[in-house]
Amino acid sequence: MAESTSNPLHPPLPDGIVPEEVVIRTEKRWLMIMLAMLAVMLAVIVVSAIMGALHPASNVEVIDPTTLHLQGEFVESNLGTAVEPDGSVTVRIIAEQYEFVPRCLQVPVGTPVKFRITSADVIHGFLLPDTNVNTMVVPGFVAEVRTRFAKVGDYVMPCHEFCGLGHHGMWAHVRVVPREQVGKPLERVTCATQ
Ligand SMILES: [Cu+2]
Repeated sequence: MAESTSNPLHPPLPDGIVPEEVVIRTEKRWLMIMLAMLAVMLAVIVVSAIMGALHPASNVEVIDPTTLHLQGEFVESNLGTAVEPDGSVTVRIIAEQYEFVPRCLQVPVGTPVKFRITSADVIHGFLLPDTNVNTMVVPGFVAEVRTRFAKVGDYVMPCHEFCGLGHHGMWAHVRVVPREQVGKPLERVTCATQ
């Protein structure tokens, strides 16, 4: 075929050399495929964030990690689940090497729950599988996540940010219980069993 269309200005290419127009056409096709992949991946991120109600922190709240146990919102007596006067629930937690304090939390089903969590030492992660609760816990800052549990049950709560040699053992439990088990407004709640 090369002989039948031979042109002195365009001699046939040696074996193994791809003509320039074929290279350009192929590159354009791969460019389109790559752009389509990027668009799909971006769409997956946006759609899953919307469907999962994930959202970045709406505010920046600082706290002194060296005095958590001495004063303020995160003193030991103030940790755990607290029922607010409006019936919603606030859960305060400290993450530290290598445990969440308190280790077991009880929250009511079908009620707005606000987790407020901070770290006493290094960066930890707070994650409740199959919910929109997923945040980093950075020393010096208060992470706040709001959610509502649709059904009763137990959630295991792993630290999901590597925080040191004991990281793999840093687990806690969130126990979602019927509304009436959580108590009256301003009453503090603890797990019956750890
Ligand atoms: Cu950890």
